[in-house]
Amino acid sequence: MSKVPLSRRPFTASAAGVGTSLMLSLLLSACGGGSGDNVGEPPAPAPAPTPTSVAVPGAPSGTFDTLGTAEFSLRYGVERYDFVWSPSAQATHYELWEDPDGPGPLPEVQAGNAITGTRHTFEISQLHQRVNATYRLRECNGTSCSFRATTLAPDALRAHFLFDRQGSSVLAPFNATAGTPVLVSADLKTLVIGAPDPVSTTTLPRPAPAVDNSAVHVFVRSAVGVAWQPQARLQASNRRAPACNNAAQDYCHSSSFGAGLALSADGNTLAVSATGETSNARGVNGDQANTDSLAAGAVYVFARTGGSWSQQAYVKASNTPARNNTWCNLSYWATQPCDGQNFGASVALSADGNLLAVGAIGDDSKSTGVNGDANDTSAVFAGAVHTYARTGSTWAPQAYLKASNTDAGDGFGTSVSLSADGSTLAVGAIFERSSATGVGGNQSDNAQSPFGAVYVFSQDRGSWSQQAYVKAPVNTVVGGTEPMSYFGGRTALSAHGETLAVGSVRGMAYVYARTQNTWQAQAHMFPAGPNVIRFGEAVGVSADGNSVVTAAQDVGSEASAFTLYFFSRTAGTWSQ
Ligand SMILES: [Ca+2]
Ligand SMILES: [Ca+2]
Repeated sequence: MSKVPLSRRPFTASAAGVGTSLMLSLLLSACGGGSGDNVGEPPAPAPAPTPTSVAVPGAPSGTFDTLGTAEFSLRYGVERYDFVWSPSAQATHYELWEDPDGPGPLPEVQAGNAITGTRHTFEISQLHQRVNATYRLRECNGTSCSFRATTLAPDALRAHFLFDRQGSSVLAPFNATAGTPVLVSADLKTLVIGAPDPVSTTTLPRPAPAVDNSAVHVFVRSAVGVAWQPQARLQASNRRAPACNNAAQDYCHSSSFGAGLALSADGNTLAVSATGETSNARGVNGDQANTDSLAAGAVYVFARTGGSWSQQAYVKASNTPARNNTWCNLSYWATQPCDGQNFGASVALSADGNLLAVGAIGDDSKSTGVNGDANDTSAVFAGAVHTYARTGSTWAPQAYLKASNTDAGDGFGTSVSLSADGSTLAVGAIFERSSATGVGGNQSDNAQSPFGAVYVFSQDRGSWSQQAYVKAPVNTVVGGTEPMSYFGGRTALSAHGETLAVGSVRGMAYVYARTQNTWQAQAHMFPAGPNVIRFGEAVGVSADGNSVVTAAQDVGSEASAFTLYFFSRTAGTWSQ
């Protein structure tokens, strides 16, 4: 396995172009007249005899995608804008001003004050409140202040790079500040932003709010480049007070409605997960009023007709625990098995919106394979995936999927990804512990720390089977001794389901390709330098499978600066 050290290409103007065309190509592919047209006509990726190993040098440098002039400009960061301006000899300090709705009625407010240098980083939180925001710079001396002439109107989507064909942001796992899932539809005219109520943290106002304010905000625009218009603010049909675990209300949780999102290609079908939802209902459209099963989780499907949204289904697992008194709403970082089914930990829709896959990482059944015993509870936190199919506007449970080697603690369902036609499903299980490498290895042992695994399923008219058991090609971080771990925290499938990208929390991204129903490892990408961390934690893949994007954090330069890395495939070989 030869290593291919390549010069790093941070998010430069040319890389931005790659990103844009990548997004457009995948979106165009996804919306081309329905998902079924291409079934059976997948592109045939050239198989590589051995995986390509792509080392990414870790020294941060380079230019960035920018907007504005030397007088006042910004460069797009990951969920942030880095404002830069030319110095003024008279200025003692500078102020950054934001008009959250641009030309709309909201007033301009100060977003950064008493800045003595010539740059300022603005973290984009509460995106739904600033999708049309504009920014100006004011310079001040001892007696007065004056605005500079330039007004910047950035495209917020460029700071929330959307590359996953399923629509969710490749950056979602990095979302420490805003906790904001963001999706955009295939035609780039519908924008969906999740805003789970922050009461779901342990720091809360007392008393806890009487009503869970979790919501999802939908915006539309008539064309790319014009302002977004708010279309809807969606909330759960059974919105209620946050669940508190004692009278002092020192540990309360919202439903986390909006924590997970999935969107059909045309933007008319939206699935919203609420991992903290508490009813013990089972199946579709059960009793929403029940509150007996903490952190059971639910998914709400919304449909849009003529610009008007309505809730189409209230979706629960087929085996929701009748009662659970222990709160444990698992996060991406969870390392401990715990109670709570966490249905909705991951969610995906097919391009036509007629197939829904939902991960329930707290599923306790020891069963394996397809449609096994869902009522067994002997494997705590083994995890499961439930699928649902829509006929007309009616949803029904379709399948109950488990790993081929189910064990307690595996967290099967950490991530889910569907091909456009819904015939291929990838499921991550980040705590799986076998020492197998590559595809189809020995899955029976539990000799390792949580390396993680990915399982690929395929279906024919609703009949599912597991197609591959996928592990990392190596079990250590290349060039180091640290064990690889949490493989499968993120999965992404190309439109045809023939290319699979997998992210691991610790340091690598992987690509696998399928030929004639056989999967093999095609590449793994990793940072060669010490200053890049969280590489591979998030991955996205283009519709044609020939482009992969991942993000990483540079710790050698600016604090918390994230950079995107693009890779492309030519004749089965990957390079940066
Ligand atoms: Ca305004
Ligand atoms: Ca195992």
